[in-house]
Amino acid sequence: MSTHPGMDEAIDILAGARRVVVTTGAGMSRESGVPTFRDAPNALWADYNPEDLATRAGFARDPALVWRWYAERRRMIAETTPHAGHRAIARMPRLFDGFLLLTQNIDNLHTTAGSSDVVELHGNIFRFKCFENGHPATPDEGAGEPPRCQCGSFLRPDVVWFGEMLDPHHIDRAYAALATCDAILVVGTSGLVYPAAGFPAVARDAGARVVEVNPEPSGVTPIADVFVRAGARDTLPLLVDALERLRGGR
Ligand code: BV8
Repeated sequence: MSTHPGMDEAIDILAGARRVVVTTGAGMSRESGVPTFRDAPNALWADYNPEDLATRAGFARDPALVWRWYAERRRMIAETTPHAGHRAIARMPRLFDGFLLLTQNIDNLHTTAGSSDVVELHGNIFRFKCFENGHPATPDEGAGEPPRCQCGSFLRPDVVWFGEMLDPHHIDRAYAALATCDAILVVGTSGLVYPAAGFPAVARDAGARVVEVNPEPSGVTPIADVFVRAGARDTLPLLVDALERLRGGR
């Protein structure tokens, strides 16, 4: 019998699954020290309105402010390291015939933890691109705020802002996996930002079981088969350890 209510059922569902999707949000990184978007007191959006910063219009209106906001977040994230929950997810692919990790997070922590195929739905704060033309670019040290691209435009973070389309290749991969998975594990998301917020329902409507790990109820909880009311760092290793035991350490 596990410590957390729902944990045994979560293990049963994932142990019986051949194809699994894991989707993670900001709560996945909170125990690494990366603030989430909504959780007080140090929520990222406590002092700012996301529409003012995480949009093309916000950047066009005040490029220096938006550049500085991302530079501050990049410096803070660079100080963090993945926790045992990130490392547990990195152990999951070999336990299943099909596995896909979809993250809303831009902090690179899943990759650092050893996950080799991460669908970064909302991009990556450590990558940059041209604001006008979208080609990848790297800022010169000590360049302005924001730096200029060779083509004369500004550089911007390579993240998906509100009102921007996600990478169609990521969308195609996500929906193909959601249509065929037996279970989706949803970790650390309030389930409010689309299209990622809709993924659990898409999987469920295609016949998958839904397992959620979150210390608080979210927009996903009403459709979850199992809601493990706990944090990612301590729960995911227990889940993966149990699955490895059941799989004979496969
Ligand atoms: C799109 C990158 C098509 C940047 C992000 C009007 C106009 C335009 C668009 C829209 C519109 N109305 C709706 C939309 C669609 C919009 C949307 O969904 N808006 C919401 C606000 C309603 N979506 C988009 O615009 C997307 N693009 O739809 O394109 C289109 C185009 C034009 C017009 C219409 C449609 C693009 C969305 C991507 C935005 N970019 N990030 C950056 O980071 O700066 S979003 C950003 O916020 C994150 O990536 C993430 O997705 C979201 C935050 O959500 P969470 O990750 O869930 O984090 P949150 O803080 O909310 O929750 C944390 C959770 O963790 C909580 O549940 C907490 O309990 C839990 N937790 C806490 N501790 C732990 C824990 N869990 C586990 N363990 C713990 N220890």
